[in-house]
Amino acid sequence: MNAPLGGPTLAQERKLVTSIPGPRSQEWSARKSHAVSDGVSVGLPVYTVAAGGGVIVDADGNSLIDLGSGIAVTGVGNSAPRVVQAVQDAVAQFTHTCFMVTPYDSYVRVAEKLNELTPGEHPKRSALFNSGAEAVENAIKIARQYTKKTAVVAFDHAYHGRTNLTMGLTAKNMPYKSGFGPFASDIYRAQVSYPFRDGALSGAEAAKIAIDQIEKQVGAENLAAIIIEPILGEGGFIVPADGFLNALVDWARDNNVVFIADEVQTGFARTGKMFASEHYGIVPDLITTAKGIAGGLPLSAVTGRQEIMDATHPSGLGGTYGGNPIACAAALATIETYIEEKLDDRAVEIEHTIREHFVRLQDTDARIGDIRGRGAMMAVEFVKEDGITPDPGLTAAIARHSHQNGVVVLTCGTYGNVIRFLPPLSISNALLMEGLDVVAEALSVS
Ligand code: PLZ
Repeated sequence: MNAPLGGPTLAQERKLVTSIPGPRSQEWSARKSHAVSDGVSVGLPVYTVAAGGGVIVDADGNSLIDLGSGIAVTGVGNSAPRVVQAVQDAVAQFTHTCFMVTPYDSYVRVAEKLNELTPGEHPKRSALFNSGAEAVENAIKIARQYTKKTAVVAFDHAYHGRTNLTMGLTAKNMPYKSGFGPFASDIYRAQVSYPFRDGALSGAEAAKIAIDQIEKQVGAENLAAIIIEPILGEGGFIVPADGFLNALVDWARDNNVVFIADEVQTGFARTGKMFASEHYGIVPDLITTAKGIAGGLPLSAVTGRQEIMDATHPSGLGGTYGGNPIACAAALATIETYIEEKLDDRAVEIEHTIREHFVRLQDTDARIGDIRGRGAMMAVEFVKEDGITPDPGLTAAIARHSHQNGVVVLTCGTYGNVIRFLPPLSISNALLMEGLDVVAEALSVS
């Protein structure tokens, strides 16, 4: 079979021509097990040959509905036309010089765009890197230089990456941390606002608990930064109660502590606004971005207040590939696509479709404990009959059934009992609803 080209013109359909995974994918899985480290696991072992709009086509010719966007990356869709064009143009000009050796304008343009689009009217600066974890690491480095303090506070259910410093910030042991220590020192954890599981504390009440922990266990005089995801992603799409983040931002400002919003997963129109911080009206000191920034090419950034971003000595920040020219060209085209195609509005429509679908099911199915999220970052938390005990077994069964029936869904959550929906914003409503119907059927037979 010749692989079809990807992008939005790919047939937008769910079509299964073999069982999942099909024979060709199974052949590749066998080769993978002989070639790739067992530490690198696969959620759904169908081998991709093309993708676009709202589908992923595999090596056996199956066309699956994509409700995961490669973990919130392809917001503009796979092989989005502007991105393909920009990448082709850029790759034919030059592939790399290293911005620290001889620079190029696309890096500067991405920085200008980020400075313009992130919340707040103050002067800003940006620095570009390769991965979300690398952006987070650099945000912490920058905050330490600026404050001349060292401690960092992260939260329960947080996810910030898999490098040594970011593993220390990430909350969940398995699979991210177990056996990989020792971790970096001077990292502390505070309680987050988790309305479904904290007795629906108000944002102000939850913030009071967290701030009390921070003051008693760390001390503002030692604390360089607080880092938090405005919606906690891998930890379960937890949406903190209104006022929680605002209180933390206020406290940080009053105590010379840098407030870092990790928008790696929530960024770029995903939640119905360009950045999730906007939903709360907060202005973070630093914002980390990655994933949705460049239509699938590896790029990340730290953007923030000029005086903080400029506190580092010359040559203190960098890296061989940070802000690679192909990735920067892709980012400019990607950001233009979000804006031109009003994909933030599309994310809001997707939220309504997903929410209505599960609210209807929840009427007759008490296993749906909580429906939450914003925009095209929605999730359902599954529980046992008592309405609160996590049900990871049911969650895995729903994911499995969905996969076997041609719908790519992802799970998440500290307790592994959350199905998350992160469709590309380029998905059609018909395909989205068909995908949700398959998930509903999975629930009914599980
Ligand atoms: N910060 C908020 O969501 C990456 C991780 C998948 P990298 N989330 C997906 C996995 O199992 O590895 C993420 C995130 C937030 C940081 C990161 C890290 O981004 O690009 O994966 O390094």
